[in-house]
Amino acid sequence: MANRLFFAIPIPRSQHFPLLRLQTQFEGMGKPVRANNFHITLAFLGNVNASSQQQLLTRWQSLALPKGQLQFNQLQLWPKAQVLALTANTCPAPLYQLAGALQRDAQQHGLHHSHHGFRPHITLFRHAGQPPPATALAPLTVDYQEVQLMLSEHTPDGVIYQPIKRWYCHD
Ligand code: 3AM
Repeated sequence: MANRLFFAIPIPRSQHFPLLRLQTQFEGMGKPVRANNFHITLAFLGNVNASSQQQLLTRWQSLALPKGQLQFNQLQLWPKAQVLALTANTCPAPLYQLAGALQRDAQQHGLHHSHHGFRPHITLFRHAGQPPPATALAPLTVDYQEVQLMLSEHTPDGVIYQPIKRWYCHD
């Protein structure tokens, strides 16, 4: 049995409201991601078997990241993935470095090979096909406080994400 895993920053419930408002504003652009699933992917690992998962957790036992903020200011369509995402064009260096290290580690250990570097984004809609209207967005600041190793599971009710491990950011 393999688990579909990815490292991500979950978006705390206290920061859902502006994202839900954007989903309402751009209603009809795709299938809205449910609020419980809002996240920022750092590294997608694909299907990972039990022993690789154990080794992964051992390697990243002391994962560390200072608390920080991202400013999201653009809505972008990624046509290949059919995703409409809120994107940030700057990123705190420690977060950028961590995401790169997680992606390289995955590649070096035979897990998913990422073709893109880290692009901080929050997917708001899936199955999206049209570019968003060129509306200026008010910048949205997201404070991040933890990193999770997430398990992605398909259920009859849709995809659900469950944290397998959480690392709290330090001051
Ligand atoms: O769509 P986002 O980025 O919000 O990043 C993808 C997704 O979140 C990534 O894993 C997250 C949870 O599903 N992901 C999923 N399938 C992928 C794939 N085949 C993938 N990344 C790369 N290739």
